[in-house]
Amino acid sequence: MFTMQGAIFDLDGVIVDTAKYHFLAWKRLAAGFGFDFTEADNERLKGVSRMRSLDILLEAGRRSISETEKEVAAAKKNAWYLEYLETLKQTDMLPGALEYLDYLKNWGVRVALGSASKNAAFILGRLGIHGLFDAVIDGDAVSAAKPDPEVFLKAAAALSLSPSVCVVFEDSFAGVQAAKAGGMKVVGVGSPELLPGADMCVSCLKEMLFKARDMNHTLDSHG
Ligand code: B16
Ligand code: MG
Repeated sequence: MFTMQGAIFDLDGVIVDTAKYHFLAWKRLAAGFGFDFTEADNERLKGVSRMRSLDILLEAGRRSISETEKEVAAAKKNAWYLEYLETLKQTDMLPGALEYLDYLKNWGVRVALGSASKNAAFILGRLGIHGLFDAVIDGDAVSAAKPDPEVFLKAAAALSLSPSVCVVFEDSFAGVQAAKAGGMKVVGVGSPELLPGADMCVSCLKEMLFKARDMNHTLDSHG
């Protein structure tokens, strides 16, 4: 029977909804370039690295700029994003996230963060939950972006666990693919239609508090 020994959490979309702040900052950048950036466009940026996000945004606006201009634009966007995050606090965590992290700690499950964000440490600090993680692997710690499994493999290694006893909690399709490529079980956070390949899906971590007892069994039947 499968028993989860390590839980690896994505940040944006699983622990906290920072996507809305990313959106505001990207929209502001696009406006500066003279085009509109919609919420539908923003969906394509979830789980994607900052520089790849910029490429997608420029593609959507049919703009082409030099590498140096890209560095400047990405830095500008990040400064605005950090400005929006100044008001972020623990009560902004997604439903059940704090309670589920606490629950896992009480059950002795090792907990790691596996996020594409280079602002992960800052965000955990704002939320006051750094202490709940045994390891934090973020955008600064990896060279290959999801769907490459590097971020999750490093998280499992940092927990001193084999990937096969770890469960990844992820809201992006690229993240689901990364977890599977790393040989881990994956719980999709969001709609199953958008997260094919996930071993099971929940709408938010609050659901995990109710499913916790059945989870090992459900994941077991997924081989
Ligand atoms: P940053 P996650 C990702 O976080 C976001 O989903 C994605 O929209 C963002 O572009 C990426 O982090 C990089 O973020 O600009 O803060 O380095 O979902 O992997 O936790
Ligand atoms: Mg995410």
